[in-house]
Amino acid sequence: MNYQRSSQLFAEAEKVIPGGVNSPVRAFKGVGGTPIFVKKAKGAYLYDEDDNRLIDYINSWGPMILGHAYEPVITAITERAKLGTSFGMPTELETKIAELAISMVPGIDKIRFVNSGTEACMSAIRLARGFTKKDKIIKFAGCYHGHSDSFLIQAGSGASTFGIPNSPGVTQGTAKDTLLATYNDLESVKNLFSNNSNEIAAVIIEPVAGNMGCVPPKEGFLEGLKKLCSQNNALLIFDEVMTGFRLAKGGAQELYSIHADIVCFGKVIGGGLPVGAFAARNEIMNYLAPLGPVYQAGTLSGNPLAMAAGLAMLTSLNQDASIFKRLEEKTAYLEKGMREVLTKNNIDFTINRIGSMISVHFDAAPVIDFESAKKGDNQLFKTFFHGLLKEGIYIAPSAYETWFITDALTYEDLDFTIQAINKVSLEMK
Ligand code: KE4
Repeated sequence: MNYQRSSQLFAEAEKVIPGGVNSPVRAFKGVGGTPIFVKKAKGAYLYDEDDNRLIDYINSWGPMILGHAYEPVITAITERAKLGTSFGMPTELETKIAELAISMVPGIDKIRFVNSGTEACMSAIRLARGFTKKDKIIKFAGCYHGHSDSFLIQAGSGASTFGIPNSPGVTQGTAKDTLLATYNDLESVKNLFSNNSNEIAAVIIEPVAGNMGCVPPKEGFLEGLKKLCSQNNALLIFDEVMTGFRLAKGGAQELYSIHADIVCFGKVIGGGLPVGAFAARNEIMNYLAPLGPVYQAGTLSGNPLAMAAGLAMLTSLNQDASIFKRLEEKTAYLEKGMREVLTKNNIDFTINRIGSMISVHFDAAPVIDFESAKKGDNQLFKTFFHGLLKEGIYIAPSAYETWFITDALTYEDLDFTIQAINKVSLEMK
């Protein structure tokens, strides 16, 4: 594979954009080498600036669940653009996508749209603090909720790739109100509640973690969290930016039959355009301005193009329940094939999977939290990443990410991928 043009473009980008990228995890710091510049994409395939075709297992970090340039979304955007792109005034479209999202997701009465997952989670925390009149929050080491100050404390995703436990610029005043618990460890949460009694506004969690690789919740963990929150008058916030509209029509709340107090969305809900959202029952959402005292706003919130893209995406997911069955079957097929070839080639590995979220960790021990996720052999991961890239397969350029399967993948693509993993893992010993 030749990446000459990408390398040239990266050199130009570095002169005018910090690190040559607009989001750090794209910079390949976790795997070395220079990032791939994409020219276009369709279905399950990326076409880069050197005209290489890559099978895409990241899909823009989740949004492209039905494949790139998905016709209904493209049509919705192009038709809507002709009517104007932004008004800063309400449109019927916002009500339509709000009604649809509320009908798909259990336990929510109202939803507020914003422009990113970060904004959704940041606003959810402010709402929880305003509603409970308490300041502290609990997050989990290895979970990533975007880059707002309260969350950059032992965050996952890019923050882990860079080994930045607490990003500079986050004040002690902010950090002191963020308490850290261990994923899948209810005791660690209980201790925080007893040591900070009646000071904790909310617990925020990725119900299936995707930012330390994929780490599913242990049996009873989410239920235990919900119980601890209600016992301590704290709100449970599910960050479903990754899992929302991916693990099921109703996301993790449907999959695990657990209703959080506030749910955050991103990625899929925007169909590839900048959309985030947060939702809850009326009692909580009515605390938001202009109804209530908790302020939150945005010039491009509910942008008509983004709403048109999101509405087309959610409509497709809502109309065809077999999509989630196909995603489950395709990802299970990939998992089975990966297990077979990595075992045959005597590689120490763990694969975690829930639905169409899957990740491989190069360590035989179970990966149940951030500490165990960090034990993976990163050198081996780099070899794996670049070996697959040479074979025309693009996975996350970091061991602290999950893969996102798209329904556009065919079984031929999956077989090709499994064969490539076989070939690459033979060279990894
Ligand atoms: P954004 O602000 O990037 O739209 O969403 C932040 C966010 C919130 N919650 C969860 C569970 C997330 O996974 C994310 C963002 N995910 C990363 C990938 N792990 C985005 C990729 C990037 O940072 O470029």
